[in-house]
This record gives sequence, C-alpha cells and structure tokens, in this order.
Amino acid sequence: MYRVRYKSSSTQLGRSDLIMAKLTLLAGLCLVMCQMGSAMDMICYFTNWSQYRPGTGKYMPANVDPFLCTHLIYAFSIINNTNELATQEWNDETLYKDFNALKTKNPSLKTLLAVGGWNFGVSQFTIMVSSPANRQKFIQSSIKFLRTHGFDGLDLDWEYPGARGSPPEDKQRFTLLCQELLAAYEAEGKETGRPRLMLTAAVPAGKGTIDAGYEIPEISKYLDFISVMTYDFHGSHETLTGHNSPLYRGSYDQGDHIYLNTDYAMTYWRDQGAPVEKLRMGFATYGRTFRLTTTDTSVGAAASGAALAGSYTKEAGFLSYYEICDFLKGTSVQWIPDQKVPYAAKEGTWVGFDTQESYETKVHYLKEKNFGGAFVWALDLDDFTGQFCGKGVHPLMSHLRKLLNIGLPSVLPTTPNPPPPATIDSTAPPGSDFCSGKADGQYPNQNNANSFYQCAHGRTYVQPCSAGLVYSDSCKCCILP
Ligand SMILES: *[C@@H]1O[C@H](CO)[C@@H](O)[C@H](O)[C@H]1NC(C)=O
Ligand SMILES: CC(=O)N[C@H]1CO[C@H](CO)[C@@H](O)[C@@H]1O
Repeated sequence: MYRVRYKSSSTQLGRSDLIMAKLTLLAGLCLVMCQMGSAMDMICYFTNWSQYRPGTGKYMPANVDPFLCTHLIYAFSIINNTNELATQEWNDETLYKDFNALKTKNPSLKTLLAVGGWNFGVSQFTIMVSSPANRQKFIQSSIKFLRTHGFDGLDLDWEYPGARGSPPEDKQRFTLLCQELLAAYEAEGKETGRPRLMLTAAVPAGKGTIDAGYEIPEISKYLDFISVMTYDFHGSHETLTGHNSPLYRGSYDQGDHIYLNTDYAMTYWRDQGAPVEKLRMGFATYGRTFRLTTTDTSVGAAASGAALAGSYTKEAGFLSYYEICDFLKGTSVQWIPDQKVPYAAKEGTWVGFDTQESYETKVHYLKEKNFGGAFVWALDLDDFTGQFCGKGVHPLMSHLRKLLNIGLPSVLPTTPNPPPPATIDSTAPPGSDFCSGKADGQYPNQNNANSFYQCAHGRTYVQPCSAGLVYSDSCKCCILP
C-alpha cells in the first residue's frame, strides 16, 4: 500500500525499499537480540578508592567479573589546572590497564572513564566550560587520554552545573560542552575508522538541582545515555529517618520531600524531554544510616546524625550491602509498604537499604516504564566475595543482571543435545566443541563475522558484536568492517 502511495517519486520508492531493507535487518537483529533476552544495559561503577579497604573489603580491577555488567565505568578522573583530563590516584594508570584488560576476556564489554564526582566539586568544571578554547583543550585531551588508556567513552560526573558554587550560566555551558564533545568524538571516529567514543552523564535526582543545571531536551541529543542518580535521597544530615533509595513517595512525605524518590525523579527527567530509552535508573548496593534518639524505629523516627562507620567502608552514615548483612544478624528486615524498600534497626541504629526483593520491584517498574536500563553504584559495595550474605557472589548485582534478562554469552552444549533456545548462532560447529582443548580467550567465528567465540575452561560461548561491527582477531575486539 505504501509503495503505491509513493509510486510517483522514484526517490521515495528507493527510500521505501531502504525502509524495507532496514526492517529486514531489524527483524534479523531482533532474532539475535530477542533470543538473547532484552537489549538492556547494566552499567556498573568501579571506584578508585576501594583498593584501600582492609582485608576482604579490598577491591581491585582483578575482582571485577567481566561478564557481570554490559558497561563498566571507572570513577573518577579529574580535570587538571591546564583543563585536561587527568588521573587522580598515583596508580590509576596501572588500574586503568587492568580495568580495560577485562575486555580481552569479554570483548563485548564497554568501559568508560568518569570525570568529576562529588568530592571533586565544581570549580574546575566551571573554569573548563567558561571559554571555547578551554572546552576544546579538555575535549581534545579527553580523546587522547581515553584512546591512550583504551576506554570506550567518557562519563560526565559534574556534580553539578548551576549548583554548589557553579554559576547559573553553567547550565547552558554544560549543553555546549556535551554538543562539542559529541562533535569531536564523531569527527575522530570518522577520521580513524574506530567506533566513536561514547559520551554519557551521571545526573542528579533532586528536582531543584535538575532545574538549575540541565537543558534536558538539548543534552539528551548529545548523550548516549543519562544515568539518574536515584539514591542518596535521605541521609544522616536529616533529623528523621528516611530511605536512601525509595521507589515511591512515602505517605508521611510532605512539602519538597514528595520529590525525594526514584519514581518522581525518573518521571521528571522523562517528562522534561529525555527519551526513555536513554534514561538509566540508579541502583544502590549500599544503605544510609541514622542514630535513633528515641525507641521509635520506624520510617520518619527521630534521629540525630550518622551511625558509626562500617568496619570496611569507614564512612559515617554509610554501610555497604555486605556490611549490612553483618548488621542484620540479630535483627530482622522491615518492609516500607508504600515505598517498596526495606530497612532494619538495631541498638539505636537505623539503616535503609536495598535487597534482591527491592531490586525486583524496581526492575519491574523500570521495564513497565520502558527505561533503557540500570546502573549500579557500586561494584565494590555488593557482597562481591559472597562471604557476608550467604547468597553467593555479588548477590544484588547477579540478581539484577538476571532480572534485566541480560543474556550471558549463550552456552553451547558440549554434548550432542539439541541446542537450547538461547543459542544465538545456529551455525555453530556441530557438537559445539569448538573450544575443547583451546586456551581461554577469543577466537574468530568463521561462520559469522558479527560474532566471535569465547572459550572458557573448554566451554564454547558465542558472543555477538554490537550491530554493524565485526570481530577482529588482531585487537581481540569488535570493530567497524
Ligand atoms: C594535565 O594532564 C595532562 C594529561 O594527563 C598532562 O599531560 C599535563 O601535564 C597535566 N598538567 C598539569 C599542570 O599537571
Ligand atoms: C583514595 C581516594 O579516595 N582517591 C580518590 C579517588 O577519587 C575520589 C573522588 O573524586 C577522590 O576524592 C579521591 O581522592
């Protein structure tokens, strides 16, 4: 029918043919993606300071499971006083190397470098965005820096434009920064034939901070994804207990407190013009604590200040999930029915946190609203060793991955069983024993250039490259054809 309508113009006929071809391609892609599960992202932050934790709390790039997340983000790098992207820790360069080497184990993994963070503050960002020359200096330095160290992109963690001493005009300048970064990354990608560097941002969940700092429809054009930090809603600076990351508004929330929840923040970003598929919802693997001042242990109970720091994370008012598992010995988990998140209290300490159950409710919400995925703060705060919670390694994050239906590289049967429905490559060698006797690593898939074999302990996995990319054995990565 459409072809008849457009018949009069040969250009349009051509275009409709093209659309047909694209649809066919999409259908083909869906065959691959749909069988793998959804195409959702799970983005996980790695922190440069978890290396200093004692004993089992110490967390290094070697602790990162390269198959847990679809994207990893290294936090944090800085902007130095010549407006260039630079390292922060004395050993960052070594850590970058180990971090990015995770991609040799999983070439479909993407890594980004975050710049900024809460402690870095705003002043160097304000200086950097203040003139076209400063911005270009930063932009060009970022390309060099990211390429030198093997990152796939940059995550802007300016906390926040237009707040904490950053002047109001930084709102527009942040847009300019995003626009110019993307233009430069596109140009560099074209010039070098490499996949373009990604550009993403972590953004606040507080309404006032959002309003002061972000031209949402504009920045949404330039950013590959936008991670809304839907946690830290309540903490020990307050005099009543409240949850770190509630999904919904609580019945006792009044005044501006009605904005302090995940649902409000995600909906606000969406309604102000961010496309749902670009929005990523934040998941915390930690809780925030209060010291109770009465015998009331409910949500909204009187409190004053932070409870004692955890013995590993050593930050007052803050406990990692694995430290919370310890805390839960001798008390029970309470559920906040309207906010759909748990808390616990013991010996005058109150903590609001997340569990596998609250993750389930949140993922259900995320899918219902069609948001493009989740991100997690942070890798090192989950029970990554499995020694504390008795729920296996990375109980929260493994559960999240499962809930998001992120397919592992499909396991091909090593016995001549019929292939499982999750198998994405029907042309896998008969018996699928490609990897038997081979060293762990990646090998080209002769049958399909858009994928590669991943061998692990003699087992064969087929891993797809992103759409339009082909596997190259020389870099053990997926590149433009
Ligand atoms: C800033 O960082 C760049 C890139 O890391 C480096 O080459 C330069 O020397 C640094 N400048 C200063 C003043 O430290
Ligand atoms: C040890 C440590 O904390 N190193 C740095 C890692 O990044 C944060 C956040 O920007 C810095 O404040 C730390 O100094």
